[in-house]
Amino acid sequence: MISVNRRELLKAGAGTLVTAALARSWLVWGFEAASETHSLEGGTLEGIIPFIGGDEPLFDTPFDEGLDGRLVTDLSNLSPENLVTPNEKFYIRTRYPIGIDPDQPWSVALAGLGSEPRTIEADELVRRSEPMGQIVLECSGNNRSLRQFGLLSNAEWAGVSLDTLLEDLSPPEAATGLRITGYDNHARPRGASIPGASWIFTLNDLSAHGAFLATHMNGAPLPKDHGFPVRLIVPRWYGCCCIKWVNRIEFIDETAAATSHMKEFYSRTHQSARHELARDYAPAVMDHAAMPVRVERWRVGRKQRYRVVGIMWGGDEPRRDLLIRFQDSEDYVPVSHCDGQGRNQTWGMWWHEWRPKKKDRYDITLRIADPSVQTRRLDREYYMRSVRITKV
Ligand SMILES: Nc1nc2c(c(=O)[nH]1)N[C@H]1C(S)=C(S)[C@@H](COP(=O)(O)O)O[C@H]1N2
Ligand SMILES: [Mo]
Repeated sequence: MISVNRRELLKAGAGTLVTAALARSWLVWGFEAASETHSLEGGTLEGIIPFIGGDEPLFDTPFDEGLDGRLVTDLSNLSPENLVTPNEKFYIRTRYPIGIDPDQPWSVALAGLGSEPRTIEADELVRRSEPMGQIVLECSGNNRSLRQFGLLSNAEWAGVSLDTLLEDLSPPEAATGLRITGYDNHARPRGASIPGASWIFTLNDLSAHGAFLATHMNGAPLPKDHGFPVRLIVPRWYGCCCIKWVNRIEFIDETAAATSHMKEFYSRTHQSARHELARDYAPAVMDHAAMPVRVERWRVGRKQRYRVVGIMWGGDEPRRDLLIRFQDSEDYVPVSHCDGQGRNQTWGMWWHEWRPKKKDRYDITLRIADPSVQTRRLDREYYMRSVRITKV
């Protein structure tokens, strides 16, 4: 049997809150549900090793306002039984604009290329809304230094697919895409972010990726900070494309200029340049990505043992061929256990048993085994997490 010394665990966690519930659910998943043999059998989970580098942000609590408003999700306590981020802990990039009155009716204006202008009431979207499943959202500017990669969350969404909406609208002949715009008047745009959220998509991309206007998140109406009453979700595309407080949808053709929002995010969405025309922007998709969310220290008899626990997300098809490396001088090896992503629009978990040979600093990187798979951020070691091991 595996035992967890709860008091030790909390003490050793130093800064990272580790709950007994978390430890329990991990044990079930890691050792009882999975039939693999492993060397932690009979051991005690003694602590969580903090990651080195970057600030320690305020986790799971909204702070600041408008364009500067953020919530950084604490990913360290994820478990396979708890893969959905509760609404109140879902990351926030830009909080509810001061100019909106939530009690007034909301509608989305449809126009462009000489089409008959019309509006869709948010109430109608709510009535027509259907379950869309779990989808991960990640801010393209998610980083270690300020946020410990916590601008990344997963929710169960519901809404109306753009395909369905477009069926009723009969796009003008020349239409190749849509410009989708959200309300963005904030009292205090004083940070580096530029107001005006608007992205242009081809009709093909919207359809191929199953884009929808979301009205619900985890079974509740969209929270205000997450775009109430209507936001766009384009599965697998970075969060910056998922416009909140959507109030305008326009048909556009090949000649449409890129929006200031697309230009602001050009490098974070891996564009080749800050293009002037929308048609030169590549789909702002998340490649396959993976990172550790915590490193556990175990005692098995008199021996120190470690387990690295992490997530994988993004990409165009679910995969399990994940490799891990701890130092430049070592080779990549397959992770001990990989759940994979159930559907690749969401995230999945993996873990790796680890026996560091010496007290040292370790820089943990991951890779997909198949070299033909595009992994731009993993190639750059963007999600590298480092730990210092002081007991072996
Ligand atoms: N209107 C509007 N929509 C927006 C933004 C914004 O500033 N204004 N930020 C975008 C960015 S950069 C991200 S990462 C996501 C964040 O969505 P969330 O706060 O619900 O997690 O919203 C996107 N939609
Ligand atoms: Mo973002």
